[in-house]
Amino acid sequence: MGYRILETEDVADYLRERGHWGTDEPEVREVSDGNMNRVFLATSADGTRGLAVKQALPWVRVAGPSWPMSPERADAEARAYEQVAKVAPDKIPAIHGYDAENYALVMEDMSDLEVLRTVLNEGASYGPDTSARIGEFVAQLSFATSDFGMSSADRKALIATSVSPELCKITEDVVLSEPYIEHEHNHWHPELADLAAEFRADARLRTEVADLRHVFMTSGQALLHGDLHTGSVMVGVREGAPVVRVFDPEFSFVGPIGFDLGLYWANTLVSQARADALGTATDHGDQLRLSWEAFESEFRRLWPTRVDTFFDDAYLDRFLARLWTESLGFAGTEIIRRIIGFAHLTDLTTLPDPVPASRRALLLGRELVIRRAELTGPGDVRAVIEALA
Ligand code: SR1
Ligand code: MG
Repeated sequence: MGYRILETEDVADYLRERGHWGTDEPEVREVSDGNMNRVFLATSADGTRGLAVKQALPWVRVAGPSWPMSPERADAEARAYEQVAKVAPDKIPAIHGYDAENYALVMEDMSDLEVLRTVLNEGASYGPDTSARIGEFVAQLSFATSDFGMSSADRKALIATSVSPELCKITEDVVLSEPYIEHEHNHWHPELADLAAEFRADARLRTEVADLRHVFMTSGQALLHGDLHTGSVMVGVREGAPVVRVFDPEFSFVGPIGFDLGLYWANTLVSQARADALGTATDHGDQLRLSWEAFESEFRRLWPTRVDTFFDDAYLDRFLARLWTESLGFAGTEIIRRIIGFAHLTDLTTLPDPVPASRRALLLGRELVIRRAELTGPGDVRAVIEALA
């Protein structure tokens, strides 16, 4: 039948055709939220059953047909979920099926959970589990899909099947170059124009970003989520226990592990900037440390299971130190692009006065990029934040 773009009124029949729904009529609503795709929720009349349908469009959803984009990104997302399901099934939604012809995933309805960014913007704290689960998630996925967790031959096959040029190019552009040049995608609050110009003129900053960009383009350490910001995490409580689910891995590819950690860190640091501006900060400033510690401890826990013991314990220390430094640099680029690049963050844009917090965040981003090699632990990052306050 070929690829057809689903509308709300098509979803019930679509689910029935695919064997996911019975004869009763679900209530269907579109709940698209991210920049790229459409998401529908189908709920039974009595509210006891629900499914989500996520479909990739042949363009970037928020831009429309003027920014074409292959829907094959949904293949990357389905492949990533398959890999995570092997090592961290408790940290992703249940996937009920992938329809490669229509680039559509049918998955668990998570409407009882909330997007982490949303709850943070509403004034909630992270709580004790969220960042620890994210750190574990990155460790479990990255260890399993690295040369420590897979044979060399299996890794080469994974790299080949995970190539995702269009989505990588988005990141190479919107995160790792456009904010530092004149580009039509870039925009900023008028009172940040001086800093945007200063960043474009900063040769040292540009060279450091070029270095990180090249790491992003060439380092195939492990399968990444690829877009691990706080809008890619759902949180809530089920049966009295905290639940954390990572979703939307459509930017997944085999790349530098620090990109996943760095994106998460950047978004926690921006959430801290918002909470500081509103005087509501609680545990926000601790999330980088908590996620790093959970990542490191899970990675070290898995280390004795590595398939290639030529990589010795001393190499692990070196590997983790380099990873920490790269993560900080990527965190810096993510903060910067979210303020003077294409896709901004509601954490800052919905502040009564976004300017002071955005200025501090931009300066923090630049410090993380430029000084990443001399910041040796979470305490050093905290000191930079305090110095900018
Ligand atoms: C055109 S896409 C812009 C951003 O949205 C996605 O969520 C990624 O973060 C990407 O960089
Ligand atoms: Mg997304």
